[in-house]
Amino acid sequence: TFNGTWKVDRSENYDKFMEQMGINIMKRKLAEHDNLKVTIEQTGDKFHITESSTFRTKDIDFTLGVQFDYSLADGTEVSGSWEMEGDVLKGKFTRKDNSKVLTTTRALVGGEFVQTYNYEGVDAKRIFKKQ
Ligand code: MYR
Repeated sequence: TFNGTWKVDRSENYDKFMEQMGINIMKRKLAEHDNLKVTIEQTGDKFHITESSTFRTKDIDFTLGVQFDYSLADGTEVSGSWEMEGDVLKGKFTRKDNSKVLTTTRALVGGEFVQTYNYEGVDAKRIFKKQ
C-alpha cells in the first residue's frame, strides 16, 4: 500500500529533468531543496494526496483512469490520469501549453516510495522514505 506520509530523501537526474521542462536555474535550485512530502490515502480506486513543500501545500483528489487537471509547482498546467498496473501507478499527463507528454510512475521499492519522471527523453527519479 502507498498509504502514509512520504518525505523526499534523494533525487536522481531531477535537475536535468526540470531543465528539459524549461524551468529556469533559480527555480531549479529552490526545487532541489523543496522538502517535498506527500501523504497518500487510497480507498479502492480513489486517491487523496496532500502535497507539501517549500513551494506550497496542495490537496489532490483523483480516481484511477479518470482524467483531471493539475498544476505543477512551477505553475505549468497539465491534464491526465493515473492507472494501476500490477503494483505500479502509471501516470500520463499532457502539458496544456505545448501538448507535450510527461509520464510518471510511483512504486514501492524495498520499503521506499519511488517516483519516476520522464519528459522529452529525460528520466529522473525521486526517492521517498516513510515518515
Ligand atoms: C499527483 O498525483 O500528485 C498529482 C498529479 C501528478 C502529475 C505529474 C507530476 C509530475 C511532477 C513533476 C514536477 C516537475 C517540476 C516542474
